Amino acid sequence: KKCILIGAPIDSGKRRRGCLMGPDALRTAGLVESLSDLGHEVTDLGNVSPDIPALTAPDQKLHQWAENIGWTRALSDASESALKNGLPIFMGGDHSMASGTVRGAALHAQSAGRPLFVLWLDAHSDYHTPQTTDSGNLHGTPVAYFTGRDGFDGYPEVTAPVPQDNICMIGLRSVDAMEREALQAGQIHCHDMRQIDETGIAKPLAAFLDRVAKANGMLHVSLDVDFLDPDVAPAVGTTVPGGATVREAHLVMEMLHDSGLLTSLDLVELNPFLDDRGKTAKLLVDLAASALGRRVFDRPTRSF
Ligand code: DIR
Ligand code: MN
Ligand code: MN
Ligand code: MN
Repeated sequence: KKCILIGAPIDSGKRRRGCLMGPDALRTAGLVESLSDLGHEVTDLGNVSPDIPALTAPDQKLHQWAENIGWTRALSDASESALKNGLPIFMGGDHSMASGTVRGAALHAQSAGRPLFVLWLDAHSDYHTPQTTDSGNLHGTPVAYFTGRDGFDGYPEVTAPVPQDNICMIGLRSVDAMEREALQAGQIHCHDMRQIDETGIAKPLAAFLDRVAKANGMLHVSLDVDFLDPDVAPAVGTTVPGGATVREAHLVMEMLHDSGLLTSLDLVELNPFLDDRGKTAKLLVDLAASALGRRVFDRPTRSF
């Protein structure tokens, strides 16, 4: 595979600072080397740097509105163009970056005549609109944006919204009341940690991958550090106890690899300022390696 690494040092999606160091921490932890060792052709395009428009937020509570719009446009362009040449891996940066990376992936999929699917691995559903958010932190809104919900005037128009039915969320354990209401009224496939406890993580994932394969879909995966349990991944500003284990996360990545369906990947919310001797950065690098084919033994081919 041609892996295209793109740094997205966006730190404007929330108040707590540090995600701007994420791309360099992933580089330092050996992302390029780990993927090259698997036989992939790896290019690091360096960091995206956005133009920030002169705009004021529609509501005072919305933190760094103009910055987020600038990043959304820049990352959407980077995503759409990288997908023409290979498999982009976006090194975040907080989760507001997915507004751009997924918008770009959706535009690419539209011109390729294929549907886009999104796997959202996160403790949070990030389904607020700028109207429903209490925190005003825009990293809590990307899924609402790329599914085409209202309230993002000033953002790049979403001409290729991702259908709700094409989205699968796994790892949920912190969903605000307004998000829950909207999710329960909609078609996004939501799998909370209770369901993972009850059925294991492979079952809902295999069902989703099966649908992606049958539709000949493209698949964008957005991995938020807080999908993982804080004991194994402390380097994130919004830890929530009771997250995925190291093995659950690797299994997801290994199944993604075996499915052959992955077309783009976000590694988001890594805050190296909060890390413990680089352990979270290293875990993310190892997870990316699993998604790109690192394994102990081959498995008999299974159909997804
Ligand atoms: C909360 C936390 N739902 C908010 N969100 C996220 O601020 O809207 N934390 N995404 O990582
Ligand atoms: Mn998130
Ligand atoms: Mn999260
Ligand atoms: Mn489902």
